Amino acid sequence: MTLEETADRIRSMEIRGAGRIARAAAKALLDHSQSGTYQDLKSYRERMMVASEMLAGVRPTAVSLPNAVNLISKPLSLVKTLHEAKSGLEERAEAFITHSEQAVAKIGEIGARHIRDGDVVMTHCNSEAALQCILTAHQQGMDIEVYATEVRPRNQGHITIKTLSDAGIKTNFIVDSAARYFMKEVDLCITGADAITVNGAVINKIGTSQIALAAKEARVNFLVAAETYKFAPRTILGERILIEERPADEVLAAAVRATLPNVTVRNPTFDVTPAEYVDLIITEHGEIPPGMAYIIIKEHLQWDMDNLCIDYPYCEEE
Ligand code: RUB
Repeated sequence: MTLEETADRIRSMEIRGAGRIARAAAKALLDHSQSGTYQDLKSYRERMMVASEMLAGVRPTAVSLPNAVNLISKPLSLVKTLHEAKSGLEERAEAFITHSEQAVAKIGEIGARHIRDGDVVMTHCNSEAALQCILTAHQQGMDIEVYATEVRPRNQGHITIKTLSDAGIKTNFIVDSAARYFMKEVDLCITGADAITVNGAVINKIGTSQIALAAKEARVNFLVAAETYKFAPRTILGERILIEERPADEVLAAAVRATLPNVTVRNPTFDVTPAEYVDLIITEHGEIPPGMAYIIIKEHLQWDMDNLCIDYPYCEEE
């Protein structure tokens, strides 16, 4: 698959979910590097920087995407030879993919410890990290029942219920607006994240914050399963996470909209759940209260105020 094809598939949501998006970007950079012929370090760097810049902006909210691109491409500005640049980038891309897969498995092991035999778990959207917690607990012999939401307008809930059903997990499929109605039957909520800010706010699929609110009201624990590359370094600088707003067609057909001249369709893809609604964030390095997000950014993304450069993610070192 070419770089442009990967970008198109991410844009159209054929490849979706923050972790999968990040791995697809890493693979695209790896393939792009391997598929070219280069005269010198400058031409290699330029080709990879253009590719990095293009990929990183394809979906604006999932910070896993620029984080992956940054981790893979940023060190290019430090190397002195073409060989060093190319082999280094390809090694980092492969390492990112391996790390990401291992991280999801590790999160599953940690998250499963929160699930007891007989528990009813609610999840929203289709998060491989959140599902891994449920699947791991099930594999460990826990008898679990799940409430999975539909996830309008793109129906990611259909992917979730297929995975759960294939695993043999008893699953209730509900419309998004039924989440509060069923919360009284739920022991635990687990979702994924597209981005986590320095103050521990979680950005995830639209509707997540309503579920967190209902969970808080019902005193049900709300856990977030997220690899460390979902944390957003630039929120340290006060930068806000851009919430992607997708086309109106996803919600209401153009022909119907044409009959409703006074109606505007709004289609935000993600929302923000404040830290006070999140009990724990489960990462591959262990679970943390959301208030410790800064530590993850500083220690595991190797970024702090001193090396955050303004033109992130592909800026040259000062
Ligand atoms: C996907 C979504 C998922 C997170 C985490 O939204 O909100 O909960 O990306 O997923 P979309 P994962 O379908 O719009 O990409 O744990 O798989 O990274």
